[in-house]
Amino acid sequence: MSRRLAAALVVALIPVLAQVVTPAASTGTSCANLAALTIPNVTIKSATALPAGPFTPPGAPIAGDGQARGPVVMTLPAFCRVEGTARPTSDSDIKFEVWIPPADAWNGKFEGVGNGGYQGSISYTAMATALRRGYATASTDTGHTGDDMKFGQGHPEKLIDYGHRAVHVMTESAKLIIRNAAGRFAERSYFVGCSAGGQQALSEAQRYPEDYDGIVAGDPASNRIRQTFGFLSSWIATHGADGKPILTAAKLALLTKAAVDACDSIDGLKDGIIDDPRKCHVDPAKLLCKSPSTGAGQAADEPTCLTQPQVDAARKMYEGAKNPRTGELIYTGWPRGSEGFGEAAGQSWRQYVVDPPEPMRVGFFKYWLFHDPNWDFRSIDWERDLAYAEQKLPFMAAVEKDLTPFKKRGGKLLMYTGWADPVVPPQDTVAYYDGVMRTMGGLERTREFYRFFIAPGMGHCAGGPGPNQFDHLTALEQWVEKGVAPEKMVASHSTGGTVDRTRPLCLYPQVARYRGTGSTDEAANFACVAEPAAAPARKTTTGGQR
Ligand SMILES: [Ca+2]
Repeated sequence: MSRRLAAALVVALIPVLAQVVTPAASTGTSCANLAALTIPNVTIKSATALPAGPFTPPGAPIAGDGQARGPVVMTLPAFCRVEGTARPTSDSDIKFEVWIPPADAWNGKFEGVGNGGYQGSISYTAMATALRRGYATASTDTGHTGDDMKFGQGHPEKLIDYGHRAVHVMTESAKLIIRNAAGRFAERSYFVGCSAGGQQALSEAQRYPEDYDGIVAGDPASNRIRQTFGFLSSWIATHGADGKPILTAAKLALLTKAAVDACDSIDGLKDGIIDDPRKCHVDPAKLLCKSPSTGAGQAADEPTCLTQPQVDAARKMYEGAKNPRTGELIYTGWPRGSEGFGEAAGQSWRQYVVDPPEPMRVGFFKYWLFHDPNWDFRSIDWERDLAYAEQKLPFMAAVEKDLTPFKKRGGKLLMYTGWADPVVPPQDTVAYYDGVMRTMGGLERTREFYRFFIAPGMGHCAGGPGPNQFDHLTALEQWVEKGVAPEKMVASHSTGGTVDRTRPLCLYPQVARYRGTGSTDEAANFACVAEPAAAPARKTTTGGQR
């Protein structure tokens, strides 16, 4: 027998022998024993097998809007809970958890979940959703605690952790922990995130293409540097020199009503939803309070109309942040229909623009960029400071348009956003996708691995007058595992827990159009069609177009 043949036999036998002599390789390590794992730069704090039943996440959970909520008791199936800390640098302190279902409940897959806002907290709610679907799952606090941006002051490595490294380190650690628990690697890995989680999703596809087979990026706050400039510009536009807000909640609702009244019918269907706000140009001056016919002078501020400063503020919100010298757009404005469509602050411009006593994320400039806690935001130099920020903090943004490595490794990316998002302007997400399209060789070549869906009338990640609930992960699973690329997703809208409308979300740039018969609240009566982007709207039905 030749040595080569003998060697081949030995190689062929290794898997068999391995299976025989080390049963742990196929059955996995008990949960408690995972605490003894030695992954470089990772400390496992605890590994505990929890029975099915109530689970109270530690700390005050922070919702996707960055607001702390009271403790939430969850009811979960049995799982192995692993708490770890990763320190890829001496300044790092990245906490993460990995939850692993028992072998008989595991779907064989891994789902990393994203964060919201600038929050440093583990996304327990998203982990629970993944676990209930049979996934092993992981989340990280991104390397700091809380939503306060002071954590980055004098900690440049913590900024990089937050910017992108924490999710990657969490992902690599989770994969190894799951492998040790189950005796094998997960068959597939997915990442699901919205808002900051959408930024993390795009960042993973751009920076760490090997991490995930499939990625869901929702309402991605990926253009984070320019978004911060956008928040600053919009705050200045909507507040007086005294710092008081010019627009109130009632006036925001008035603006949305005026926009819907003027633009609902542009798509040919009066259903209370602006189908595409890019075609809606209603001028807030239409709402200007009229001077009393008897006297001269300033018109009074009435609940049903806008004062001139309110008109000006709204116009600037739509226009976006511009370089005052060149007129160049720094960051897109917010769409008509996003002004105020619900009671919650997050369902309007209030939470990120109008309500804060100072510009949202002003700490970005004070603590991260200028290292000057007393920095006066009105001293901003829109040109030089933007250039400086993009040079100094590139790791904060996820705007790379060349996704060749992710496409080559077979990755699939599903992105969505809402046309009424009052937090991350959807026009910026559209601009990113269009940019990727140009870079990656056109629409068809991009769609091979990256598909985009826009929900008319959907707010930030959820809610809004339009259908806003849909199962993006199932669509992505079908794509990754069966090769069935999503052409559309059916979204639903609920009132008081009852579904009252369904509608297809169409593959961008297609749009949903009523077939002409049947209920306009049923998805089956709509078709996804391609329309020229600049198609003129029906002029007969709207009064508010320019
Ligand atoms: Ca409509």
